[in-house]
Amino acid sequence: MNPCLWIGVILVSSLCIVSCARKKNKETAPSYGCNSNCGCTNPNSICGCTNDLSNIPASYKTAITKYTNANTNYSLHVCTQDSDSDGSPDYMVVESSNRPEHKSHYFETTHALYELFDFLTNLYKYAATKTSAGYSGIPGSAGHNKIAEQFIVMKMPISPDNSSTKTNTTYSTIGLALNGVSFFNENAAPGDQITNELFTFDQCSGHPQNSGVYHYHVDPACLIRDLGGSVTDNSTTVNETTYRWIEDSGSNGNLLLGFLLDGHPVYGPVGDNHTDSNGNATPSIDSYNGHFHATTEFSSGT
Ligand SMILES: [Ca+2]
Ligand SMILES: [Zn+2]
Ligand SMILES: [Zn+2]
Repeated sequence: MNPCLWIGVILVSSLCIVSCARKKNKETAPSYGCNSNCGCTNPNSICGCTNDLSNIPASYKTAITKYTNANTNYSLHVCTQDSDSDGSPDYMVVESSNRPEHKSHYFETTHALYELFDFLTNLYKYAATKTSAGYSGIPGSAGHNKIAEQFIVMKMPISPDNSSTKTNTTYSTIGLALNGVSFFNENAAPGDQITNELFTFDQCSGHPQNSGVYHYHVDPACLIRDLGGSVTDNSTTVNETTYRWIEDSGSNGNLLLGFLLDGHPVYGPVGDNHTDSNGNATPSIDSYNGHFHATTEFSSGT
């Protein structure tokens, strides 16, 4: 398990997160879909409650369309924005309430997708990190944080490209997975170590921060499973208790997981070199953990 997966280089991009008031009644009896999302009626919404992919560039359409159907419980919306009103679109926009389609210990206990998780499992799931980082704590949940509905507007440049100016990513949303959940980078906010935070991850390798923004720092095993990727079942029995977890198999290098704010797609994590969608060996990743090659969604390379 390599926690150094999401290195994003933010280029021209913009993001806004508006926390929505927690609607506990809706959380207990979720009525799934756009109409239960505060984002739809949020005055900051660009897409409203609809998808409009007509101005998404042809080369991005297959990939971006996946945002509209990957999360079977909570709708996301995709559109474009002509921010300077000159008649040509400037941004690809994804709007999300940032709630996963998979189960989590971090949903309210009354939520349909709540599932208990024994955090001691993380001692075995992240055994290599435990050893290398010398972690000696007792894993537990991330305080009282729970998954809360958000309204996230991700604006990616309509023609993403490599920038000559690189900017460090922040300790907040740096992109969105196809299910609408935030990608954070591979670091904990100052004062914390990711090698400690790792042990607060739920059964799907995510956790919420203190305003309820659920996020992934590492490969999202349950999302990978739900997208049809390959995961492995693991278990260990210690003192007559059996701990079970799933992990990314390391062979999902051609599985699209989402995008970063700069418009670069994120694929299922693999080591440095893998095979592209044409069966060719890929180049090594650069110092920003990115490389260029053909994928299923980008046949001319991305
Ligand atoms: Ca324009
Ligand atoms: Zn975190
Ligand atoms: Zn690759």
